[in-house]
Amino acid sequence: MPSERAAEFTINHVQVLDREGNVDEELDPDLSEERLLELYRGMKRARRLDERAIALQRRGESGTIAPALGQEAAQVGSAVALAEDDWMVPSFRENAAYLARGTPPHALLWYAMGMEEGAEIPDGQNDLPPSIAVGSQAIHAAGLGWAQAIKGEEHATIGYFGDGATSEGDVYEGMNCAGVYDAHTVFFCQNNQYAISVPREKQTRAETIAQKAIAAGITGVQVDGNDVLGVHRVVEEALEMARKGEPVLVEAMTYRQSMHTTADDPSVYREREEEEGWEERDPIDRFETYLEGRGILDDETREEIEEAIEEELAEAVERAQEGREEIDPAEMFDHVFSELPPELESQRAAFGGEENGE
Ligand SMILES: Cc1ncc(C[n+]2csc(CCOP(=O)(O)OP(=O)(O)O)c2C)c(N)n1
Repeated sequence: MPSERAAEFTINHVQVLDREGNVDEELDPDLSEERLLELYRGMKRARRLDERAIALQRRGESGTIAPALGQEAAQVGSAVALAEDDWMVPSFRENAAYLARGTPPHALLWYAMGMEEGAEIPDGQNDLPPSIAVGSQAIHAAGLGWAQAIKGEEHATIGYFGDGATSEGDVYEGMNCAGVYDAHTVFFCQNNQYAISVPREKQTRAETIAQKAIAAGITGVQVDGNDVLGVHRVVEEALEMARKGEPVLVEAMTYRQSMHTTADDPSVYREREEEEGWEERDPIDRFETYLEGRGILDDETREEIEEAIEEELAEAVERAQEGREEIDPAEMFDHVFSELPPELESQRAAFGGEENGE
């Protein structure tokens, strides 16, 4: 069989901040102190919101939560790299990214409490509401990015999804479409190692998820997803390319430290030892060490930040709880069908709402 090289590719792995909090001087994105503290605050806020939201769910005050614990660097590092006019297409685990984009924490709690108002995006914030359908984010992001290309805009769109989603046709179709039509799209895969109980090695035989970009003819890059500086740098560069019609797939290597959702028990399918290994690579601890080393963070500043977060969260919880009294959750039945199908009609009635939307 005559053979010659038909194609060749490499996938780069980027890390700026290592596990011990040392920075690679050559790759350092040289962010301002203000931006560094924004990243730190963003990650701390998100983690505390997760902890509070899980506690509320455990008390029976909220529905299912999908925590982003351990994925704060991936989400905050990427969301903060977006310009205001860029678009964000989140999945169901993007509370940290939403917070960084400006969604108030009480709205995220409302969403978990089952209130439609929680999915309302603040005016001027170019984010879509969460889509639960796994992989759908890639096609929505490709569509938005394609529209930006057609309109000749200098903006880009980021679409978030997990490692499991990359086994769905939608993700490949989205990337392929984006490649063909020069869409302004960054596909951002948080490889948190699990799709509920299915581990990454049972998801694909490919060595990296980033290389799934190759078949679509777009750039693929892997980054340490627990390294907030690395994620910020890689996504900023990917957005620059996307704005010129060169879509990128970013694979952020991270770990879901907590449960898939509050309806899941990870101890059934993974070992504590593995979890501990990843806790040592915690994104917040590593960044804290780095900031302390540079004299940007000391005990006083940290306490100030933590106090402000606690205050904000206490208000958010109160507002969310008050909202539950004012908002009628049965309204969820009102705005999808002009005439409710019988099974939804009976659900509405069982929920305590009026029949026929009256
Ligand atoms: C199309 C579709 N199939 C199945 C589900 C049920 N489901 C919800 S989350 C999930 C796993 C997703 O894993 P991954 O994409 O790795 O994201 P992660 O939850 O780890 O963030 C599945 C199968 C769904 N929501 N949508």
